[in-house]
Amino acid sequence: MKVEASFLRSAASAGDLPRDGLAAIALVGRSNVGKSSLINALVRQRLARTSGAPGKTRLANVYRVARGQSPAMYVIDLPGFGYARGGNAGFDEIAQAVLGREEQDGPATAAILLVDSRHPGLARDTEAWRWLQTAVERRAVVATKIDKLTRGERIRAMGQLESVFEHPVLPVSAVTGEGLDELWKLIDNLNRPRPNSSSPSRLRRPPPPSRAAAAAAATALEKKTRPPRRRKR
Ligand SMILES: Nc1nc2c(ncn2[C@@H]2O[C@H](COP(=O)(O)OP(=O)(O)O)[C@@H](O)[C@H]2O)c(=O)[nH]1
Ligand SMILES: [Mg+2]
Repeated sequence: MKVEASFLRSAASAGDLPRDGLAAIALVGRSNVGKSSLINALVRQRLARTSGAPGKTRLANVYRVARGQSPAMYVIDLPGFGYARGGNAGFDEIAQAVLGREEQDGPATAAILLVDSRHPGLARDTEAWRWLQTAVERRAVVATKIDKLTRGERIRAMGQLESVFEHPVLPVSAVTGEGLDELWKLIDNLNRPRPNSSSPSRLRRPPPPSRAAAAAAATALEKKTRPPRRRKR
């Protein structure tokens, strides 16, 4: 299927984010987990800069992506978390701006948490997931670099990941292309309007936590308060 993708801009703050109503998906993960490589693999171009020297940029790189007949959307490469000074589980202001996108600027941003399949259950990853559970309604977990595991390691790692996150985890490789078709499907699902939002009173999705609320939730997390009770699906 044909993919058209282009770099839109680097965003430093909420004001730099696009406001034309298109869906947006943010890739969230530690530096070096493979965010940029995965974007390049998805769009089959070298659009996003990859590097072995993590953590320098504090900007969110915004790409406009259209695949086949699907409507165009934004894919947002967030700065790796865990490097920001202070609270918010290492989430920058820009990450909070992207994930708490205001309603009038388009559908709420969905988030894909990327975790390294070789390191299941890192505290920073589980903290990030908890943060996402408070901040974004539509979210998923993807395990990167699955090509680096043997068959046995892989079975073990995937089991650990799904038990730690209590959520399905999709294994992918930017190198072999494994899991990319499934990842496109997952993205389509995240972007699809929710069935329960069809009644007129629910056409407007419930407002996402304001940036202030998201920041407060993240601060609460930092203080090691218990996470909110998981919602049953
Ligand atoms: N073997 C393997 N290496 C990967 C994969 N994805 C990324 N890498 C490598 O991991 C390093 C960090 O990748 P990058 O995409 O820059 O990570 P980012 O900091 O999250 O954007 C680079 O050296 C990549 O070549 C993958 O699926 N398989
Ligand atoms: Mg990167």
